[in-house]
Amino acid sequence: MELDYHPELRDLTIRRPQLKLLEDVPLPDWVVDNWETVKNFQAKPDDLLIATYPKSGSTWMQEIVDLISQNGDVEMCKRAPVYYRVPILEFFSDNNLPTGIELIEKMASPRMIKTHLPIQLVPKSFWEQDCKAIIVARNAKDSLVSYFHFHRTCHLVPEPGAWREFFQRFMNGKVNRGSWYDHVKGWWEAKDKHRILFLFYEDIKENPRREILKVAEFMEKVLEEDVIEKIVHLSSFKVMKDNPMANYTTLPTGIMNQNISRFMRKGEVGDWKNHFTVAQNEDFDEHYERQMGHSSLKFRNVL
Ligand code: PPS
Repeated sequence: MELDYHPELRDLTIRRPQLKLLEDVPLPDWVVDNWETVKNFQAKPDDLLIATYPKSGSTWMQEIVDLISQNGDVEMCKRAPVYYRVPILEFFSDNNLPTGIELIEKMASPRMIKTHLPIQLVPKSFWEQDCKAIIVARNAKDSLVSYFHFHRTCHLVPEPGAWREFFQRFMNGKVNRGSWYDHVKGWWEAKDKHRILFLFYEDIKENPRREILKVAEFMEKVLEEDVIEKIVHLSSFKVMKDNPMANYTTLPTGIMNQNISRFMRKGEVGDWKNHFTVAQNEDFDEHYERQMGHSSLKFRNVL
């Protein structure tokens, strides 16, 4: 089912952004041009931030967090598309979609906010207010594959170019939101300084119930057994992919053309094996070791 959530944008194909550097991090020009507004955003102490590198399971976590806060009430969680229920802090575009901050400012507390910003660009007010943050990190190879397909479909990011070009740009950190390596290491290092719950996509896949319980505890919510079961079910890939309020089909094709690739594409661990050549995998592993070898942040082996 496709809901007509943005009738005014139905026939529009929006301009893709250029990337501009902000403190050496490539971001869409719309974001950089509105940076003062993002930087000066005033967080409230009970705001909950969900932070991920793109394509690492943020939508999944948005749905989980909303389901927890609504005590598993499926109808309440269908009140609006996920990008309205948990807006993206730094979202700006050059059409009349509401900005992330406009949406957040209309929300009742406690507010749930998503960001793909690296830690150093997160507005200071979040830490001044001692806000909690949930991080989801996904292994680099699957993030890269998912990001490539997303660029093919979504006009809110630049054209991907050919796979081999995108592959190089990702390794060099020349993609929207910058280096995957710096992003995950930055949040990892911050986890002991702030109230941060650091989770892995692969762990949620392995045992969603266990990870959902960690999130509920972090949110200080006690859930009945049947509610936990409901949340596990409603946040599964199978259910979310057919839920128009979670799968982005509410966006017109001029913004996200899901005929090219679905937003809920595969939702698997290890899909990179269907994309990387043997030579690419060797290059990637060697580069990965140089970037991550010294870090205590270890991803599950997806070789
Ligand atoms: S975005 O656009 O950056 O906000 O994307 P993000 O939501 O962070 O990541 C999208 C990928 O997460 C997958 N996904 C899921 N996987 C498993 N279970 C559930 N419920 C789920 N929901 C979303 C989604 O399919 C994208 O991964 P790929 O590998 O492309 O399928």
